[in-house]
Amino acid sequence: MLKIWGRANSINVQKVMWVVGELDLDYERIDVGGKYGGMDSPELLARNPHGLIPVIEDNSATVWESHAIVRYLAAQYGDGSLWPSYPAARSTADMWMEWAQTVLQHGFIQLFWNLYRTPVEHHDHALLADLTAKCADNFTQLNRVLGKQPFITGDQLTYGDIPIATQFYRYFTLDIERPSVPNVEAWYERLTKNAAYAEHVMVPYEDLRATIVP
Ligand SMILES: N[C@@H](CCC(=O)N[C@@H](CS)C(=O)NCC(=O)O)C(=O)O
Repeated sequence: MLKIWGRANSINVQKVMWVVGELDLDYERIDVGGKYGGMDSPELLARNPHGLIPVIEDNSATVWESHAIVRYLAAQYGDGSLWPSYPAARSTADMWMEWAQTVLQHGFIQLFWNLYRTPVEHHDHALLADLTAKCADNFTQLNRVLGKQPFITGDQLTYGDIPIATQFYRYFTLDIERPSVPNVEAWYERLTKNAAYAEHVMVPYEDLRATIVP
């Protein structure tokens, strides 16, 4: 059976779990990381030399890096649905996954860590204003694209949507200033009714609050 190592409130694990739920795969998830520890255990290091989550094992395949896992599961189990048949559609999905990794999540994770995971007395207000503005720019760009189509690659949900939309739950539930992004908000609203998204991405994150002291 497919095995996933990683705590449920890790955003990178959530990308993987959303795909698992979307494709209705049987799985076993093992809590590792955060309050569960185990990051330097021989079991984890044997599967991911970098000692990070998520990691999966599926038959003979061991895969780490959330986006590589999302692609693997989509290719293996989602042919024609999450995994588009045409290379051109897959390259669109890939472009947006790169953007999600290097721009959208990169910006949002810094905001999340400096705002939510850092105790209030250590907040750097100038930095927070800058990070909030960068996120606003990124979500505004996304909003423009979603004005033309319901999903990032076109008319249907593909693996290219997963890393982007996994950010939405925290972005829209944090106490921050946000620009008006009606197309993104409408997509998030639709996703809140998607069973796999609701179960695996809309995971409370209260126990991450103020856990990092600079
Ligand atoms: N680029 C990697 C990042 C992996 C990563 O940073 N994972 C975090 C969780 S989101 C981790 O292992 N943190 C240690 C912990 O949870 O204790 C990926 O996308 O999988």
